[in-house]
Amino acid sequence: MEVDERPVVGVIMGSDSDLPVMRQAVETLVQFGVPHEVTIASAHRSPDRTHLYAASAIERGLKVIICGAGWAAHLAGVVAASTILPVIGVPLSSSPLSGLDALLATVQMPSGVPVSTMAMNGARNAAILAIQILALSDNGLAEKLRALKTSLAEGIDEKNSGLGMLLGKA
Ligand code: RP5
Repeated sequence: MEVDERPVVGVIMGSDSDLPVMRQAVETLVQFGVPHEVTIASAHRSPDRTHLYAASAIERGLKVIICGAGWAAHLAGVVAASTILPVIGVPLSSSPLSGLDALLATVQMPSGVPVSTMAMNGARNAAILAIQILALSDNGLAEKLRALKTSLAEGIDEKNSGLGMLLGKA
């Protein structure tokens, strides 16, 4: 059986300086075995490239787009303006305002053009949300997400086991 390795998730960031955070999205997609592509495109510095990327995303096979940007972060909104694919925005804390500017620019979209906005630097959650969207029609991914939930709960069980020690009641 041939495996389709065409990217289904696009990860865009405004600059290579965003990579230390956005790498977490890429690593999560790798962990779940989701074919993806990674691109640098800036809403302000390369508007044509950004528009072309978004406008051609569906015909290239993408299903979800993740956008990470800092400062006046219009990347996710501009991408959402040019595609009907779901767009997930990751505001990055790279500016002197510690990302508050990016958060507001990403989350405060006008009616009709939604961007699903993650927490500041929430690149891993962006990938998990993208996988959840894909899992609506992919049982293999749904199974992996259930395993993630189980491991999260086990992590809390472990923390409870260690609580007595932390409280000095060994
Ligand atoms: C934004 O400007 C990028 O997303 C980045 O967070 C910020 C600064 O970019 P550089 O000056 O580091 O290239 O477009």
